[in-house]
Amino acid sequence: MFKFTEEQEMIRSMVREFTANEVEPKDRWMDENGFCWELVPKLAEAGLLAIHMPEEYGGGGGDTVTSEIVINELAKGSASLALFLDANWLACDMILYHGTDEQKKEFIPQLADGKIFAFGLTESNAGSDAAAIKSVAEKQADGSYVLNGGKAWITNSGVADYYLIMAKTDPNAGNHGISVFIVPKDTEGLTIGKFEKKMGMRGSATCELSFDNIKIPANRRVGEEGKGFMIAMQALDGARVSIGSIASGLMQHAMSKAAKYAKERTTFGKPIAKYQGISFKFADMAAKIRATDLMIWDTCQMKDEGKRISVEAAELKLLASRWACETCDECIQVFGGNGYSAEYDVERFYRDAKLLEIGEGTSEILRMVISGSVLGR
Ligand code: COS
Repeated sequence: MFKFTEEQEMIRSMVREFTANEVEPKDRWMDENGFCWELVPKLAEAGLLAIHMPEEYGGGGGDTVTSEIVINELAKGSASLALFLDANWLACDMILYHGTDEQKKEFIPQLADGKIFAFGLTESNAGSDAAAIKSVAEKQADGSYVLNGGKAWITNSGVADYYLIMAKTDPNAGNHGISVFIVPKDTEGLTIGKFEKKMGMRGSATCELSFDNIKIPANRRVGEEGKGFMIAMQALDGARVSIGSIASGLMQHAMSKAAKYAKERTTFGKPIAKYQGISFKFADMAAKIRATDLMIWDTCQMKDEGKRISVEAAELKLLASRWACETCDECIQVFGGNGYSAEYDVERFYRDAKLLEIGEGTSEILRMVISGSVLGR
C-alpha cells in the first residue's frame, strides 16, 4: 500500500499553494510570451529546484517520491513549468549519479540557487536512434577534448547556464563510444539558435545548438569515457517518470476546469454535467488519473529502492501521455465551441499534452523497450 509520509504531505500542500498563487496565473502568459524568468528565483526561494539532491550539496535531501510530488503539483498549474524542472533534473541527475565529488560540489548548489541546466542528446538526424549522434569530442594529448557538431530540440536551451552534452569520443564504438560533458553557456565556439516556434509547451525554451572547436577540460567529463549512452538512458528513465507526473497534473488541471464548466453550463434546462454523455467523460478521466498516479508512486518507490525502472517508466509514460491527450481532447468536447477558443485554456492544455507522447522517448520507442522486456530483443 502506498502512502505519503507526513513530510511529503506537507511539501505537497506547500507546492500546491505555490502553484495556485505563482504558477497557474502565469501559464497563459508563458504560452503567449515564452519562458518566464521571474518564476526561477521564486522556485529557488521555495527550495524546489534541487529538492531531491543531497543536503551536503545544497539540495533538499528528498527522495524520488518527493521530487515527483513537486513536478506533479507544478503541472497542475503549468505543464511548461513542470517540463522546465524535469529538464533541469534530467541533466543534473547525470552529475548526481555519475559526477565526481568536485563536480557535485560545484554544480548542484548552483541548481538549488536557480542556475539552469539542459540535457543535450538529440540531433537533427538522431532523435530516437540516440546512439547515431554525430557530435564528436576528440581527445587531446593533455586529456582535454575538442567538441564539434550540434544538437536540436534541446529543452531549456537559450535560457540554460550549463549544457550536458553527449558526444562521440570513439565514433567506431557505437553506443559504447559516447561520453557526457558539461559546457557552460558562454563557452567560445558554442552558438545557440533562435527559439523554436512550437505547437505547445511554449513556456519551455527550445533551440538548436552548434559546436565549433569547443575546448573542454578533462574535469568537465561526467562519468567514465564511453559510458555516456548508458548514463543518458538511465537519466531518461527517471525523466520518463516525470513525464508521467506532468501528464497526471495536466489531466487534473484540464478536468477541474471542465468539471466547473459542466456544472455551470446549462442546455435544455439543466447543467450539462447532468447528462450521461458528459458525466461519463469525467468517469473515464478520473480512472485514467488514478491509474497514472498509482504507476507514478509505484515506479518512484522502485527507484528509491535502487531498482532499475526502464520498463516501468516506459509503461507509465506510454499510457499517461496517451491518456493526457485523450483527457484534454474530451475536456475541449465538454466546452463545445468555447473549448476551441484560446479564451478557455483547455485548447492550450491539448497542445501541451501532445509533447508528452514525443519528448524524452516517443511512444514507439517506449513500446520497443516494453515489448523487448516481454519477448526479448
Ligand atoms: N539504463 C541503463 N543502461 C541502459 C539503459 C537504461 N535505461 N538502456 C540501455 N542501456 C544499456 C544497455 O544495457 C546496453 O548495454 P550493453 O551494450 O553493455 O549491453 C546499451 O545501453 C545499449 O542498449 P540497447 O542495445 O538497448 O540500445 P539501442 O541502441 O538498441 O537503443 C533505445 C535503445 C532505442 C531504447 C534508445 O536508443 C532510446 O531510448 N532512444 C530514445 C532516446 C530518447 O528518449 N530521446 C529523447 C531525447 S532526450 S529529450
